[in-house]
Amino acid sequence: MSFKKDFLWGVATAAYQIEGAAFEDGKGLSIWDVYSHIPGKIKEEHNGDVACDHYHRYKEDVALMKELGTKVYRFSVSWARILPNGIGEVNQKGIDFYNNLIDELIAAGITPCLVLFHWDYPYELYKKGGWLNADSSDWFKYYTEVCAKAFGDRVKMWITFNEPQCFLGEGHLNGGTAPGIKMTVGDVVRMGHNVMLSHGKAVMAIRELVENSIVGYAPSCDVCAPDTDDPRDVEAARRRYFSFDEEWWMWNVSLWSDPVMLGRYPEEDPIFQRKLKPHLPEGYEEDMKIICQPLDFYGQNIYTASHWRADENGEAKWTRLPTGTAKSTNNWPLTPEALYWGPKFLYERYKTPIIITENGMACHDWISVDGKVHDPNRIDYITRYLRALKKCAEDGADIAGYWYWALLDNFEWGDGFTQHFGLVYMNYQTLERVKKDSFDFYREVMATNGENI
Ligand code: GCO
Repeated sequence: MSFKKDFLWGVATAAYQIEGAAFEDGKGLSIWDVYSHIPGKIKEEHNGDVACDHYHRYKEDVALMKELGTKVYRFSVSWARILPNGIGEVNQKGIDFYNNLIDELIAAGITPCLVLFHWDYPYELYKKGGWLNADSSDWFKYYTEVCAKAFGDRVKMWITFNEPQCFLGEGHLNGGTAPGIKMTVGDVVRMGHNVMLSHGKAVMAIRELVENSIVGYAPSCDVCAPDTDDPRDVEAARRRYFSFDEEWWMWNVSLWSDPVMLGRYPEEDPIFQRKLKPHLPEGYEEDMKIICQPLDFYGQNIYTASHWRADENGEAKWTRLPTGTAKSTNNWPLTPEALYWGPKFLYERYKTPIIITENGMACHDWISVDGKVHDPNRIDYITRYLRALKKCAEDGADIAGYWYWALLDNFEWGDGFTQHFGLVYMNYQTLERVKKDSFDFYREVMATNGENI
């Protein structure tokens, strides 16, 4: 069986990570424009002011995608480029940029998938309290409507949010990424609720304004995989995947997906009951009617798995990965089983077609003396992860697509430009793009619908 006939192969990027033109053509500031200029926050004091200069070079990038033969291109819109104050007046030049990009994609035969929010929150709204403000979901609804009206005649595929656990957990709880603040658990729980309300309102707006829309969501989480095939270990890993951890409660599947997909918080979880529930706004259950909108696909960004076994009581017990497990340059373990157990467990729980909205590897890439970029590790990574995903589909999960992160090397948040995830190498001095060996390999994967792996 392997991959479906209409499998959605794709590549992904995000606005702040590639666009540059941070202060051009009427764009407002985002929290990343501000944060990345605070000394000491980003490795080697990098920032996204220019990044890949995609804003000026999008035609070259679309031409690369056409050569790659990708079906789908996942990109995000910079909210502050379109609405410099986050709400109110629209910046026509921002709209023009995305219109041009979308037209170029469609002319190249590529389906655009528009992500409304990939972390670059408008600074003006942040100053008004951001996601904590009771109006925040209406601000997001307004922004969605502006996008839906401007692009909805040509863009049918939409994603509301990318990884809420990261921009709230890292950005607002641990303070490790923009805006770089540490708020209380209660504040972050209320923000999370507002983010999910924003999701629901955005889906409703897209359904109303975009004919034949295809709408999804893209959270992320380290997959809990069983360390052996023993059914007790499988059950322990499954339970662990959907339950809360005292310390890492933000990096959780069910907190972010049960309300959106099932219309309820994971009320039975003791950590949820004790730590989070008391902070939810009164009458939060009523909001579920808005939060839980039928989705066409359930996206997950999946990169890694941790391993679990059942102890004598059947409780999940963490198991160390084998000594010598290969790692990417950002220290993520090579754990292809993530693309077997992750989508399998997610499909069982949410029963909605799954798209792997991000997966990829950061490697030691550079231009070799022969002028080429050789990246055998990435080719091996993609092969192994796709084999696992193929097996997952063969075993019954409805897997609708796979999107490689990323098309281009880009600004990797706190790591600046030190991590290379792309199929295309970026020379940040000249802004020249150089196709890596994995570019040709992935083209072949997509052209054969994965038969070559
Ligand atoms: C994230 C984002 C991407 C990253 C990618 C590699 O997960 O952090 O969605 O913007 O660049 O995942 O870390």
